[in-house]
Amino acid sequence: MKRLLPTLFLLSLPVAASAQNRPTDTVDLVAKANGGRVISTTSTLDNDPAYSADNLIDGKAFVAGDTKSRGWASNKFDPIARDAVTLGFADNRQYTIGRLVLNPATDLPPERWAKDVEVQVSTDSADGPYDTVTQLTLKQSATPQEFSILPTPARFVRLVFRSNYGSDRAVALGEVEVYEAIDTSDPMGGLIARLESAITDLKRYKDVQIQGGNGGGQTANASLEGGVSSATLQLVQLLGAGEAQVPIGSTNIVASKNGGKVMAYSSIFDKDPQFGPDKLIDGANFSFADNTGSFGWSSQGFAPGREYVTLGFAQDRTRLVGKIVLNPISNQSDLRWARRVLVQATTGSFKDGPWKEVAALNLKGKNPDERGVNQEFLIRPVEAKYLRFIFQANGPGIALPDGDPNVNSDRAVSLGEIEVYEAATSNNQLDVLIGKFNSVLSDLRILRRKMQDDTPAPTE
Ligand SMILES: [Ca+2]
Ligand SMILES: [Ca+2]
Repeated sequence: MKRLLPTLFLLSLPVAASAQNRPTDTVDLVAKANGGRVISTTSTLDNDPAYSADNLIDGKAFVAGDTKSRGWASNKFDPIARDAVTLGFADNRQYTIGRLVLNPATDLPPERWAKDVEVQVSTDSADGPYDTVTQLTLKQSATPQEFSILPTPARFVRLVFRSNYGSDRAVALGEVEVYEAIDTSDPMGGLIARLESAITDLKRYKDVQIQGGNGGGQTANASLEGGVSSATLQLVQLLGAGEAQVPIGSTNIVASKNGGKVMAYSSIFDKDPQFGPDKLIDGANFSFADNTGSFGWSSQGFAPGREYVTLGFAQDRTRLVGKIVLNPISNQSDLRWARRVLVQATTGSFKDGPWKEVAALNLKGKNPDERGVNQEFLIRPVEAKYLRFIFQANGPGIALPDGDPNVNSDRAVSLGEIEVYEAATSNNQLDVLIGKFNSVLSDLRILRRKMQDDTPAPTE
């Protein structure tokens, strides 16, 4: 049942996306900083400059305890002879407007904050005639409140205050922003609309990823002693077949040069630092031909399920893991090389978990030449803050008459290198992608403005 919800949410995407496919620019046309002006206002509270209508376009929201911009307030509240503020754009230009943002917050009692506001526009003169475009209802909440309107040509915008939240003394407003509508019938506007819609979809997809729970799942009770369930073996064979379900990142996120680190381990062979667990993530392997190189990690003694190494990523971040690469080559007899490794993940503590079983990785090959290579395992993407590698078998798998087939040497288990890669649907990478798209969108908007400035505006 849990799994159904994200699917249903995804199905509803196209409808939701198309309903809001009306892009606007990001330059606030009435901001004083952009040449916006207050043309006139019907009254100001006690004629006090602290409540001047200029406060509406100074780019500062009122913050409690701060007197820098108190907002504007009228000197009366009269629902018949209504108060109004008229705004104009830089160079007396005309724009097609598509969005308004109003913030009612002022330092006056919230009963005075504006509630119903009529938006009127004129393309002729500041004195009108004015056409009513829409009526907005503000919440009694100290936040910027956004209103999309049908694209409307305007040279002057007049806000007419119809009601407040219950005061007969004044009507008050903190800040006004007005944005240009982007004409989607021209090629540039159409491109902006498509990109904006794609980014919206990406953000929704990201939300689904978070809610849908790549992070959920069951806590496996596989202990260090435990064997591998048949389900796990089946999973490995299925996912080890080499068919990637999702794109895989190209950065080895567990490499020490990328901030990867050893969180815990069971033992070190003869307490020799050359066999330390840090050798699993040093990006180097041992070479028997030259008898040089990094030894790899080796345990002191081996019994299935007792030896382990726990790894983490830079800044202890949770990552969506999609691929693991193991290289068994180490400066040990190949009787000791790891043959089966159980991988567990946790988003909790590297000491206490809770641990979730990810996969059991079976290293291939009977002879050292076959085995001493990078072996890749694609896994079902799993969120992990820490990965624990539990060693379950070593050697080439020689079955001795009275021996445990998992144990070809009880002296040690060893491994040369571990690499971990992210599935590309990780939120981290999604954020990067969304950031890139947003930067393209922003460049497109700038380009569009530039193109409009270079051509004489047809409306002027
Ligand atoms: Ca302000
Ligand atoms: Ca190594």
